[in-house]
Amino acid sequence: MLSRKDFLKITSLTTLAGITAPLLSKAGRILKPLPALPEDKTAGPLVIATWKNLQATEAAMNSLRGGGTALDAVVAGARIPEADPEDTSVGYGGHPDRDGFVTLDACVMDHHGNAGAVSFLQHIMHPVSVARKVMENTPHVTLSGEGAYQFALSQGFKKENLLTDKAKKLWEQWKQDTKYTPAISEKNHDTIGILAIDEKNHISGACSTSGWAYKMHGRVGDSPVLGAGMFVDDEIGGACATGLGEFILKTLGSFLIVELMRNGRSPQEATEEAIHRIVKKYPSNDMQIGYVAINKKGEHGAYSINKGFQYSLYRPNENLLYDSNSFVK
Ligand code: SD4
Repeated sequence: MLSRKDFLKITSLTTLAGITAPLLSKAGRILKPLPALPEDKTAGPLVIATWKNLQATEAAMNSLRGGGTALDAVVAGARIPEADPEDTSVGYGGHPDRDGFVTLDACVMDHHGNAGAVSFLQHIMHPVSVARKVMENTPHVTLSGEGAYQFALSQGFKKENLLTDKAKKLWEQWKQDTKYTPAISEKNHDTIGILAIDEKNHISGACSTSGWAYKMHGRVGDSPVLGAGMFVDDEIGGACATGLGEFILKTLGSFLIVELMRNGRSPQEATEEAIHRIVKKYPSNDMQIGYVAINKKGEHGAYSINKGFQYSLYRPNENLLYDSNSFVK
């Protein structure tokens, strides 16, 4: 919950946007903005992802090193947590909705501004790859529900059971404890938002999630909505989101961050401003939202409402987990 003191900070912080204090991490690392690269060098290869997704950033970097594009890289990265049964917010092993169905949202966007998305998709382990097929093989941007599922089958994806025994047991326990009330809590975050810059200095992004645990059946979050869960403009940079999607949707956070960068803000300043907009407009909400962003120079930023948000960053020679700075200290 934001204290009154925290809330009062918003106005001064917003006014002071542009002046960023050194970012200190309690859990070990000191987060410093990367120095800008000389103009004649490319910023890539570089990969950034929400949360502890070091295997994903590694898979993405391997793709880039093998000659893959930024789009190939972000898809390769997002597929890692999608297939991980221990990751309870993405793909296989994800918590189901309150009726026991695992329903998935995902999107991709490439450096040409092409985009594809799926929402409320069931039974398919890799929604990010289906989103790419929507982008490449249809005239549409988004397919949803049964239509997205039928499209996936037509593209060669297999029907799979995504509800693990572990997730099923937790859901059964939840049903006993909660009387079927949709759970919107700040626990159970792990959604992957991932951005990459390739050797040609092009940027692409992807986002994939099973959404909020025990949500209402049919609920779609921010993750498949371009401009909310993720947005890329190859002239400027990219941003992606994690956290309570309803508020990311209502403020179009990823688009906002890219537009703030277009107007001269650094990725760090832009992510902070996007969070300040949310806490200013919705101050009474006890929730977590986090953003990561990069620009064309390879500078990055990350910021969240509450403590605890982490991100994975693979710069050319090191793949490390960082603590994000947050609005509530
Ligand atoms: C959603 N933004 O569906 C997602 C949830 C999330 O880590 O990020 N969880 O609202």
